[in-house]
Amino acid sequence: KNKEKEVDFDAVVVGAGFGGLYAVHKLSNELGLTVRAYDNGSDVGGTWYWNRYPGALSDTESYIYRYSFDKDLLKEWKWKANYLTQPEILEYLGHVADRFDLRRSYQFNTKVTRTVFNEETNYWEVTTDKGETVTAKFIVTGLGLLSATNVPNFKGRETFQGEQYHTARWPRAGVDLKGKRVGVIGTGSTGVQVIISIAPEVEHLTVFQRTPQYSVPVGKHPQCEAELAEIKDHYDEIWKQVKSSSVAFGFEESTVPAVSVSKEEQERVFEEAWNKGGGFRYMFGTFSDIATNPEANEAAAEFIRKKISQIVKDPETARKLTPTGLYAKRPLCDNGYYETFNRDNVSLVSVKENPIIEITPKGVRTTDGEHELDVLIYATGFDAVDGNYTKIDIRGRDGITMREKWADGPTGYLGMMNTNFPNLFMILGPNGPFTNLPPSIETQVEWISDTVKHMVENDVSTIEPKQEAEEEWVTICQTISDQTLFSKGESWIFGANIPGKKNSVMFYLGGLGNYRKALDELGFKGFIFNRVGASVE
Ligand code: FAD
Ligand code: NA7
Repeated sequence: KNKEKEVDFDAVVVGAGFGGLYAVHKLSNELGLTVRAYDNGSDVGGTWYWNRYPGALSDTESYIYRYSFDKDLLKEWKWKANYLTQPEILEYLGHVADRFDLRRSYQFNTKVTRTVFNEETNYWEVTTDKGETVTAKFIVTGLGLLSATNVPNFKGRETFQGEQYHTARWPRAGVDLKGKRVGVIGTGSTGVQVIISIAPEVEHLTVFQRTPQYSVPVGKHPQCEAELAEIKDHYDEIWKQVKSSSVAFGFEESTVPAVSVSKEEQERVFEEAWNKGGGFRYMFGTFSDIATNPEANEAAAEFIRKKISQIVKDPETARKLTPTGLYAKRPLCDNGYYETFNRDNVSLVSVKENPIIEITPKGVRTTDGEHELDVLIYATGFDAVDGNYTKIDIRGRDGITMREKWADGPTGYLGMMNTNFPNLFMILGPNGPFTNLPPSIETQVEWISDTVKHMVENDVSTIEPKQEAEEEWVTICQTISDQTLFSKGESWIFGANIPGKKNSVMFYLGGLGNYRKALDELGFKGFIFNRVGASVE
């Protein structure tokens, strides 16, 4: 019996965000493979389908928060300002889906629950929550880096009689907050955006802050036709620079250490970046050592602290808002965050000083009393990187499960593959680049589709990384991470935000340019290929 004929699809793709959509385009439209794709949302968009909370905005600038692969698309698509709102990104991804006819491959409202590698056939068996199982030679997962929501298990959460929402599960119809008493738990990138956006319309806003944040202005401004034309004329150079840079945010990373210049020069450079806007620009475009040298880090942090003291009028609120630790998380930027606390209808509760005891039917009880609320918003982030993977029962060779393999923290060779899990390609899997993400997503999807093409053309049945290659890559990620201060700052980047999650190195912090170089230089060296009945290294 010819097993080849039994397979349902050449490839299954999971996810309809930037990653999954591009994977479907490459595999289906370019390679001509049969593809079945799934997303548990009812349409495309991924992050931008789910995160409909008020104020949701990209913190990558508009001109590079998009695909680079299609020149006509780059030329035709327009935007209003130098940052994109959630509806604008959703519209863009919807357009991409239409333009390349991607929806035809998708089954929406469908969650993949189990995938098992069959060693007899070399096919993946993919099972969904609709009870269907299909087989495929390849599986490409674009499950999202920041997608599995984290809702802290506060006592009494289910007793709350008002409305409660996680920001990444915001109702499509919106929520009427006018005249309501609203609480926001969490002051990460999301919390900051939602706080600024809703403060003017709610009756009262109570912000529950655990760790104070360093944030700089985003610098949002309209972009006129002439500016767009200028950008569009230079896209070739722009993408070349972005893809060879480190954080891929469109500016040149500084090569000047802060510790090599005078205090006055530091201030001048920080002030300039503050006025220009952008969190990554402030952290990486000002000086070269902010993420690595404690002294430089403190200079950047101190500049922000001074700004907080100048902006926030009430000294007690300013004190609570002022961070004291390292400036070593994904750098925030905002549209008037600290200013919002000067409003009469906004109050700040430090839950470090006054911890949340429980959620009550009426609101949130902290050690200093009960805060009565009509709506409670969880801006408490995500179980990042592996959160959606561990929800799926993924079984590779010898019945090994991904959950077991990742028990001490998730790993991935080049951020895309795992030993014992042949032909399973992850987009933004563990140990991938930490950057403005669309160019990293494109880099990985292109590598994946080139690899699949190579396999199809050469009759290769399976590919998987050698154990030692995978270990070496993880060591490289660890070594680079040890050189940065990020490993000492507690955040989702290392899994520190999820109670009980093992702290581990989940990213390659060497930058996109170096990552692309590594992909080129390594080629297929670290992989084992199998043809039917034979192993070829
Ligand atoms: P996602 O867009 O997250 O898509 C994954 C999809 O897979 C989701 O729809 C999910 O529901 C689906 N899925 C997961 N598991 C399953 C399953 N088992 N079965 C079926 N479907 C499944 N990045 C930047 O570079 N710049 C920014 O400015 C920026 N801003 C952000 C703002 C917010 C509020 C958030 C949350 C993230 C932001 N990010 C930003 C990161 C953003 O997630 C990425 O830029 C990008 O959108 C990720 O695309 P993706 O396709 O990899 O994943
Ligand atoms: P983040 O950055 O993980 O922020 C989550 C926030 O929620 C942060 O302030 C947390 O405080 C707070 N949090 C989490 N759990 C609790 C509990 N149990 N009690 C009180 N406060 C809590 O998520 P975001 O959605 O803002 O941003 C994630 C990324 O998405 C961001 O980098 C962008 O790329 C988009 P903590 O700081 O942990 O003390």
